[in-house]
Amino acid sequence: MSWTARLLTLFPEMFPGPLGHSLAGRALARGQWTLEAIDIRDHATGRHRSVDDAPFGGGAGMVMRPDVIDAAAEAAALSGAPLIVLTPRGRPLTQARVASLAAGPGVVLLCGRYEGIDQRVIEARSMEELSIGDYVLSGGEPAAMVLLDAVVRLLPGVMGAEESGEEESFSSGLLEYPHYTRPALWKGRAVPEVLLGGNHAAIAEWRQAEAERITRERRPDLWAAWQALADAAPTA
Ligand code: 6GU
Repeated sequence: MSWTARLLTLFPEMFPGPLGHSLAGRALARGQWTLEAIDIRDHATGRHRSVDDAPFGGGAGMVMRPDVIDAAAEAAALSGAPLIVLTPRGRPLTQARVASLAAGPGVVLLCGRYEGIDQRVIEARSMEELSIGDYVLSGGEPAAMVLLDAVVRLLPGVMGAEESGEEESFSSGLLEYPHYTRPALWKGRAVPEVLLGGNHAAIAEWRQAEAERITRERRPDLWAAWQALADAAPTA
């Protein structure tokens, strides 16, 4: 059985969407992972097939009904796979969580819409709530695509040896150093001299220093975490 993503969504036609292209799309075509989009509305009952209702206590928007979400979650359950709800009120998605998902059998992803999901079904099903950043999307579908793109590239055999993720941002805890290719002089801008010299130790040192500088400038949060780690286990 290949790594499986089951999506619970009101817009199943959005999938595979971008995940049908490029690296993830080629892996999907090769059978290295499986994508199943399930329409939440198929699990609605009653004459109107409603999936949402007005919030108790009043307020704007609609809330997804617990009974409908529960039935959809029951139908989608995947042995050993977590049930994750994508919502801006979730804990931040990290590369560490992405890697742990890639190491498991798959994931069930619930894409939230409207103002939210009834809290009782989130608790009853022990759902893990994840967010992809501090901004608000109109629904969880693009966030599910982001999560899956990040996971699929880590599955065995998906990335070639040349694009292997050893040196990239976040695996090391630092942002990546800048890259350069031909021409060596472009619009009056030269490539940093050290990269042209073939001194591999000097190149590695320059790249490390650039990675640290960029992280310090752009991401004081990552910089503090990296420094704390470096202090605890000095290597360089
Ligand atoms: Cl996971 N969902 C929505 N709707 N908005 C978000 C998000 C998720 N992560 C950041 N913003």
